[in-house]
Amino acid sequence: MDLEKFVQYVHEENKVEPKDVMPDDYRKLLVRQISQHAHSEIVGMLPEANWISRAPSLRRKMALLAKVQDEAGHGLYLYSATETLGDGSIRADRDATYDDMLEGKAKYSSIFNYPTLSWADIGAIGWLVDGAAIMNQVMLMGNSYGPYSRAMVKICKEESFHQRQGYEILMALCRGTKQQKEMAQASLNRFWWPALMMFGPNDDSSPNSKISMNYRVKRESNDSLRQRFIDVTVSQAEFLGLTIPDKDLKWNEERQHYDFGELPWDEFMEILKGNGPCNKKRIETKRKAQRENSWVKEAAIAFAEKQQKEVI
Ligand code: FAQ
Repeated sequence: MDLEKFVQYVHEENKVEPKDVMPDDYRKLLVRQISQHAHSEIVGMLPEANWISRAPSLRRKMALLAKVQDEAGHGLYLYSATETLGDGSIRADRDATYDDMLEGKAKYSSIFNYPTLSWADIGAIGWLVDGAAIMNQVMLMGNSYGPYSRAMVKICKEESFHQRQGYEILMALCRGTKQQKEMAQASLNRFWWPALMMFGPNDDSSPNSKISMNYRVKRESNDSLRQRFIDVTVSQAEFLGLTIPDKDLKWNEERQHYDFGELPWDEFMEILKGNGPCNKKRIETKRKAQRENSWVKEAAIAFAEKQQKEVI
């Protein structure tokens, strides 16, 4: 494999497809990132699913149910994209990557280790968490691996709907009673910093960025996306009449960007080590689901095998 030629190929904005020859570290990087992205979608269903039965109206319940189902769909596209990368050198099948997550060997987004304590949190997740996810995923639409890049196009369309449904929940609360507005502010206070940490560590502490950028998987740095997210989100908070919980947040005329305070990186590192507020609960919920529902998968496989025999 001529590495220089491969790098030139992706730098000229060509897509790499599953059967193409590719460097081992490119394959490995993609399996890591795409499978972790898939795990985030699947684990990310839990904090919101927690509120489906308690949504304040039938209309809200329908929208939330549809959103959570969309996240399952995103996980499935992403596991499928990951599977296209399996070869003799690396396992990428769904069972293997999912087991890695259940065993704590593979990560999922830090944000899903925070609890959803009130209905306003469902609004904050849509607005901030899906908002941050879109900011990152629009960049990923241009990544060099064909199946991942194409999956991102569809996922981004759906995430836009998710972001709007979240913002609309908060608009309703902010135009409601004093208590409802306080509930919205409390959610923003709890989710602001965790949402900013979704973009990953600062650029100078991001070990994967250099190779990822060179292979055109990542197209923009963690810090640059985080800055853009802050820049667009401040006016949205102002429109809601909410205050962003950062005393250092200030428009910098010279930089034409907002300055902001230091993120709670110790908290981020603890979450990555499995010690966040809900890490253990999330993993245990997924392990329990696997233990109790594996018969469904076994029955589906047995049925498919039986049908195949009948065709032959
Ligand atoms: N949480 O060297 P970098 C969503 C890890 S989807 C946990 O900078 P990289 C939809 C990182 O994996 C949200 N771990 O890494 C939704 C690496 O560890 P490793 C998920 C994190 O890959 C909404 C180490 O730190 N989106 O929300 C985090 O170049 C609502 C060093 O970091 C994606 O996965 C974190 N926040 O950049 C669903 C997008 N940040 O793997 C339900 C695809 C970093 O070496 C409800 N992924 N780490 O052991 C990416 O774009 C990248 O992987 C980054 C990290 C930007 C997340």
